[in-house]
Amino acid sequence: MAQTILILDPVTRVEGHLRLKIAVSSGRVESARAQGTMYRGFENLLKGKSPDDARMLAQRICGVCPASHGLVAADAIERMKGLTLPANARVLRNLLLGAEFLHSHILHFYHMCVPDFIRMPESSPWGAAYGGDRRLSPEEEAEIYAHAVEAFRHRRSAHTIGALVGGRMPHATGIAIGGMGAPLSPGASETIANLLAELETFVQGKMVPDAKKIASAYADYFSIGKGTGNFLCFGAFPNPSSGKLLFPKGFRSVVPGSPTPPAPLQTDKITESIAYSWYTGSGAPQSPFQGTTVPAPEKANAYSWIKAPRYMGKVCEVGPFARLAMLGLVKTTSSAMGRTLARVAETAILVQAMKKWLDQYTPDGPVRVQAEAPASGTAIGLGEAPRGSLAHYVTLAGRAIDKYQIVTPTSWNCSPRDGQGTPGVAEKAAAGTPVANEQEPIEVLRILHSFDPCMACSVH
Ligand code: NFE
Ligand code: MG
Repeated sequence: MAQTILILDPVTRVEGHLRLKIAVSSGRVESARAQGTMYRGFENLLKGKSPDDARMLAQRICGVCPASHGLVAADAIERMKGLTLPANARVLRNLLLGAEFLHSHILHFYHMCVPDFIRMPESSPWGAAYGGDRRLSPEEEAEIYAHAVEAFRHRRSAHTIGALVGGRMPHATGIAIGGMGAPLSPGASETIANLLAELETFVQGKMVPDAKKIASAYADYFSIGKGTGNFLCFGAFPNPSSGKLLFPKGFRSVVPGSPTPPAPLQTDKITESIAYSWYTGSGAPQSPFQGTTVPAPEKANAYSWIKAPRYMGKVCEVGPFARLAMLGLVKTTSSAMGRTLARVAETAILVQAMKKWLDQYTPDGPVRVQAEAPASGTAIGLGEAPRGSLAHYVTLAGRAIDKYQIVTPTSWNCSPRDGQGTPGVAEKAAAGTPVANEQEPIEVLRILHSFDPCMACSVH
């Protein structure tokens, strides 16, 4: 049977640099290769800089999840110093990161995912690459489209909350080593409370019902785009007073036949391979502390600028579905529709949590413990970004950054093959998918979009 090679490029609408190369035969995807198509080099750029610069410079990796990078960069230094942040700092960081999640998840659902499932105007930014297979009635589509237009306003509200807490968004200026640079301005609490109330109304009243409507019309998407069943979470959103994480860190397998309860995160089990990535090195899995980023664009067999992170050698999925799996709220392997619903469910969870955190802010309390970066040391900054687990591996020497390695969510989800030849999560999810139209494999596009990939982050 003839095999067709198709290139889906760009896969995403805003962060448009992921390419997927698929081999299709007899109406089925035989294999897939996810390709990060550009080199950025933030890890090399950070070398020699002041340790205090990373929390600002690393935010430039991405305009969608900058606060995640800034907070994880600060976390690395805070771990070196063994700092415990004041409750107010946790409140403000939770609100800043939560606002980033709200913005990112609303963006993904209404402006990247929905146009794959309902007919939108042909004009930019709505037009879909692939038509066909639209199952909702014109009336239902018109209603969801109206919500998608309204969603721009709510994305702005989320950014406004981030700016009120973190100085500006995107690229917050307010993240400081040991907490936040400034308390809330007078009146900001009330503004944030009002914006959260509007966001709650929108998320509960429109986003969740729209997602359910799409999920029930496209229920077959719960059966395709499956992940490996291995999930990872680095933990996020500490309770301001107890420090207990809203999204606990850990590893969990829900592989049918061998499901496990959540296991503690062992950071020494995290490795990266560059066997199929355009970098020099042995290709053997190694700790990011040992990793280097030396471009090798002519490397034979390589096909991506993304490295291949693994945990205990396993291909792990990160993101909203993984976080809910860690909480025991989902008990199945992920799927194209499962990921999308998990992202929407997480949006609803977070808007509630943010209201509670705001109530715990004490106007006169400290927002920072004064601290400076040490002259030397190593640590892993850990956290969760909207798309999943994020780590910054930092080595300081002579009061400067000596080595900086970053492992992003989209690197976990959209990695190339590792040294064993095992495909990454998205590559695995796409392989085996039946496609109705080999020239326009909308099924594959929907699967890829369910990961909400961000190439800017993944190649960093
Ligand atoms: Ni550019 Fe990011 C998130 C990070 S994804 S969006 O969420 O890190 O790899
Ligand atoms: Mg890296």
